[in-house]
Amino acid sequence: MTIAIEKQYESLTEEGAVLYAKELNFFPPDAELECREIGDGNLNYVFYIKELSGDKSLIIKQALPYAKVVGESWPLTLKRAAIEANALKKHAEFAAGLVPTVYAIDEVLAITVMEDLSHLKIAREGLIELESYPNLSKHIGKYLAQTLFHTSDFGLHPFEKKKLVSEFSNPELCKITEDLIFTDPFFDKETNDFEPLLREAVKAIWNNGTLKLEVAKLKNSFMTEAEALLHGDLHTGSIFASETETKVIDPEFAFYGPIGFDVGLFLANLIVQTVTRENDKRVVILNHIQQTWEIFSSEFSELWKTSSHPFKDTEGYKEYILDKIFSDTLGFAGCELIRRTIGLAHVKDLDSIEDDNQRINFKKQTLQIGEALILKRYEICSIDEVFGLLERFRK
Ligand code: SR1
Ligand code: MG
Repeated sequence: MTIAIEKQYESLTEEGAVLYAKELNFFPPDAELECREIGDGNLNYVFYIKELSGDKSLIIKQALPYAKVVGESWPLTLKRAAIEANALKKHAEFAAGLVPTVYAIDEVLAITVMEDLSHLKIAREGLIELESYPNLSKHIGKYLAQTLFHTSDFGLHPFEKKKLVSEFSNPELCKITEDLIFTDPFFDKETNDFEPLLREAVKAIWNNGTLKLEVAKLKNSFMTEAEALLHGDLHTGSIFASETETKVIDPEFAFYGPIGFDVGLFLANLIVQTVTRENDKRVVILNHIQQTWEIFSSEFSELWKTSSHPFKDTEGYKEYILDKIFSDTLGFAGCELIRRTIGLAHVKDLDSIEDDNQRINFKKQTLQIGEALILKRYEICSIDEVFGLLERFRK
């Protein structure tokens, strides 16, 4: 009689991660390995494993069956590990060098084994410490254009594209975004988290029917417009950087959605930096904002020439698509700014400011900028006009 033993999910310990790494045959059989759990995100374990006498290292990332940020009371699908690994591999086809290499996927244990990027720093941390990343916007603009164009109907045959739409169906993670970015911050919900000194500003948002109507439209776009395979959570905490390198990590929220969502999230997180920095340190961030859009739109336009889309040469069509992406970008950036200020998941850029007056003042600004970007997204036609808006709310 043969008894089939099915492998079952269990969460790894540091010791377990070492045993797992040894089984991969990535290290020499007799190598002594050190291991540290270094995950500081909201959802997963991240184990860093390195030979004690040697240079080889890797990362074992494991999804937990719940959201770490809240605890076991918030169950979360393990399928997100495979979504993330497959998104990294798909995006690497078009943006090689800008994402970590995936070495192995284990769907039962919800594990992705990947390139160690610990020589780099999370961009959010580096930006808060005023580190310089001269290539950040050039690389992210390119990453956005390449991944979004090549997975869209402009870069793919409709059959291939629809196959990917179904492969990257990610309902549970999308629901988190639908709730935390588009719904909860605009209503009096328990998940929201803000200081009492912001209550009046927050109540004004909850009572602003015009704003809520525009947010409802943006949420509808997010839920219905399967334009391209998005990263789905492209904030500066999802980017590793150095002076020369940039790597986009963590696409567990990947799904087919509106292109402007990825662009907007990245720009919103840069906008937070324009609020918190002193004048002479802001210029570099304004340049990153300008350059991200410039590189994205010019590279997208170049790729457009290669498209087999039947309307690609129809006058005005490319411009219509880029204008749509631009106004979506502004609207989604506005929602991200508001939720990072008063929703469940905050950003260290704002929360680490110790002086209460200054922190509240900055948070009022991110709320005002967010609201204006949402409401004026069709009137604003250029990044210079976005800069004008940023100046208007600067105190
Ligand atoms: C429960 S997850 C909260 C947030 O963390 C992720 O990085 C996403 O941004 C999500 O909205
Ligand atoms: Mg993440």
